[in-house]
Formats: sequence, C-alpha cells, structure tokens
Amino acid sequence: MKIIFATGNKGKLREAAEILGDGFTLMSPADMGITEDVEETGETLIENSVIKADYIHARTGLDCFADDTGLEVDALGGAPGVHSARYATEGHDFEANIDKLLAELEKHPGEPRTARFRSVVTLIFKGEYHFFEGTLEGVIAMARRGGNGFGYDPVFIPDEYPDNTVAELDDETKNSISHRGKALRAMADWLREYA
Ligand code: ITT
Repeated sequence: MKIIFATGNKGKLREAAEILGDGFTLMSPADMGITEDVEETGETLIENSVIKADYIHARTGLDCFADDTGLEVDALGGAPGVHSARYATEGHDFEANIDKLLAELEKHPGEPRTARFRSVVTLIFKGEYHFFEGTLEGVIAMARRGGNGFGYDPVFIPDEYPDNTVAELDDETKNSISHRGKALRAMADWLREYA
C-alpha cells in the first residue's frame, strides 16, 4: 500500500519505514515535490497532526498520515509538550532544546524527573480522518548519553530499559517500545483490517 508520511523529520521517516514494514510503500512530501514546511499553529498534538496531514492531502489528494509528538515533563507542568520542537528556538535545534530542558529541571531539585513522549497520528484515508496514539513513559537523565535516535532521545530513559537512554538503544529496540511504534502499529493494524 502506498501512503505519504507528512513529515519533514528524517528520523521519524526512518523509524516509520521500519515500523510499518514491507506491506507499505512510504513516501515523503519531498518525494512528491513538496519541500516547504507547514506552520504548526495548533494548541494540541491532535490539532497539529491534523494541520500537517491536511496540508499534504490538500496538495496531493492521496492517502497520508502525520505524527505530532510532544515530550511531557511532570516537574515542568507538562512542558515542553506541544511546543517540543521549538522549545529553545524557532528552528528545530535538538541540542538547544535539550540544554534548555536540563536547565529548567535544575530549577526543580529533588522533584521526580518523570516524563513521557506522546505521539498523535492523524491518518487521512479515502478522505476520512482516523486517529492513533502512543506513549512512552520514562525519566529525564541528568546528562546526554548515546548517539542513536534523534530529538530528546539522548536524555530520555524509558521505563523498559532503566540503564539506557533511548539514544543508547538501536532503532529496532526503540521502535518496539516507543510512542511512535505503538501509534503506527495501531494504524497499520487498522489499514490491514479495513483498507
Ligand atoms: P514534523 O512536524 O515535520 O513531523 P518535527 O520534528 O517538527 O517533524 P514534531 O512537530 O512532532 O516533529 O516535534 C516534536 C519534537 O519532539 C521535535 O523536536 C522532535 O525532534 C522531538 N521528537 C519527536 N519524536 C521524538 C522521538 O521519538 N524521540 C525524541 N524526540 C522526538
């Protein structure tokens, strides 16, 4: 099945290709000649994932899905949440975002560093909307570790692997427990059943 993943994030695209497997031919907006980024003006993950999916669907008319992901840190009242990509600066600067996260948590000594990644996937299939969600629970590390993954992975320790950050896991292991893995496997199950 051919489907477009409405994302400009190469890490997400790589993970989705592995999670969805052989039954799906994944295309990116760039493959369709669409290179400009849509503005994520929503106040929630679901709003932003709809904005991204709508943008690509309006331009191609093809089945597509988008993923909006946030990191929710309990000691920070759920921040950065929907603002995770632009936490420190307007550009998607992973390093600056992690620096800001660690600095903000230093202001909360002694508080639990519990957090979760939450992904909301909007699928537009035959013009209709379907939603899938996945979360990954864990804690924020005191410092970066590991070189795999992307984004906040070097400072996120998942409950399933308490000795490792996600950036110390290989892609397959990350996908088997991750927010995106859960949401996209649910989407794939739905497509296999109803498409
Ligand atoms: P698209 O909107 O083009 O899909 P994006 O990187 O802007 O890509 P989001 O709006 O969902 O994606 O932003 C979420 C932020 O959280 C962004 O900084 C990501 O790098 C980060 N993030 C998303 N998924 C992640 C993951 O699996 N591990 C670590 N960080 C992640």
